[in-house]
Amino acid sequence: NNEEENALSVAASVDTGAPTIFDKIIKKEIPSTVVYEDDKVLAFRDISPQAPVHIVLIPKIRDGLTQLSKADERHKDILGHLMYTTGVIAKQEGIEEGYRVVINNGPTACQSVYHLHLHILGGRQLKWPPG
Ligand code: D5M
Repeated sequence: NNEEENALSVAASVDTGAPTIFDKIIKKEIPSTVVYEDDKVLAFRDISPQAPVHIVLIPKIRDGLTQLSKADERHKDILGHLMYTTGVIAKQEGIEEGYRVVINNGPTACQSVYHLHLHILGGRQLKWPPG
């Protein structure tokens, strides 16, 4: 039933601090379609796009930022850099007129990869509220 399925999906996506698939993407050990890169961040197309444009933006060094709620004082610069870079990417992708930036934090928000990441979604009329 639904309750069991929810419990299972929650159990399968907790923050263990283990390395994630994003480490392999950063090291180019597995392929991804990179759309933006600088010394601090990497952005690539989501493997399971929820909109015509769906990009995942991550810090290259996780530094304890498995999820947004783990942020502390030392992460302020990278958080600002990530937020700023969403605008650069939106412009580059031609969606600056309307797009959404999402951070799923923790199991209740369906976070599945425990390396902080921002979703940039656009290219269609988005609905509100999200599911
Ligand atoms: O989002 C994690 C996102 O990461 C999800 O939308 C799929 C995406 N993902 C997972 N693996 C890959 C690879 N290998 N390439 C590209 N995108 C990937 P969350 O907020 O944790 O649910």
